[in-house]
Amino acid sequence: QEYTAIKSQVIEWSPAAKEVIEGKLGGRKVYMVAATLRPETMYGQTNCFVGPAIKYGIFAINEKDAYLCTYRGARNMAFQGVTKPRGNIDQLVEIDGAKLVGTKINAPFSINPELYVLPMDSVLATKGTGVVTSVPSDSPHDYATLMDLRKKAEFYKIDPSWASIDPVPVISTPTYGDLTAPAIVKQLKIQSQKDVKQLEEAKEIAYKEGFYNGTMLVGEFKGESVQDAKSKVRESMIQAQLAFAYAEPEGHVTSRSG
Ligand code: ZZB
Repeated sequence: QEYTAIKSQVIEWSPAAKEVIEGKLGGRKVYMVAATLRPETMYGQTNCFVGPAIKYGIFAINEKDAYLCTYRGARNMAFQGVTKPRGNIDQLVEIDGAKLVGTKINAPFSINPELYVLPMDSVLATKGTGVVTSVPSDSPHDYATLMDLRKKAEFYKIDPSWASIDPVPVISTPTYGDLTAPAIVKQLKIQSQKDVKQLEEAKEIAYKEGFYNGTMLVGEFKGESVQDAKSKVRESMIQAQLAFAYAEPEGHVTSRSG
């Protein structure tokens, strides 16, 4: 799988995270790194998700920068030449996902640039970087999770204001309009992020509809089809050093061997 890794700089740590990282970063800026298959949706980010039970690390990239992701994600990046020398892994901090909740970040290309880190039950430690950028307009999982968090803020131990940004229309599709994921979630009568099976189906529909029939509503490639805009947005983010290519070696091997 060829993902785009999106870098969002931390602008304010949650109190719990601040305690853990205190004095350990050597003055480095920290970026949360999320793996996405849909760079063209980055205009519509409303949050960043972590798995509350997942362990994350902060890894030195050079003297000035550090990346926050799972160890597994950092190892993949290291072997893809993100660190120098290639393969080098320099972990500065280990931190529980739960402690990252409430951290404020600056998300590149997003119409709402200042976003909060929130918990999501379905984040897999074994996929991507373990950091997921939330685009509820076009991702059914993200929309269902955002609705859960709003309904049960106390249960999820979040401040309601952290989940207050509404889905942003970024892509229009003929069948579902300007907010494809909410429309599909409604159509399939999905109640929460726990409706795992229906959400997988919703995701398939949203991917196909967005890719084959979607038109950009915002950004540099407004008016163009998603098929055309996808790689252009990606290139533009990589050029601006806000993103880089990130591949999943295991998945690649599996799909090649059948
Ligand atoms: C932003 C985004 C916007 C995404 C969208 C999807 C959609 P796939 O297809 O199963 O390979 N993701 C990335 N890492 C993880 C993880 N560790 N655990 C759970 N989810 C993860 O899934 C790739 C997508 O799953 C990624 O692309 C990311 O969410 C999420 F509008 O990034 B995406 C219809 C989907 N729309």
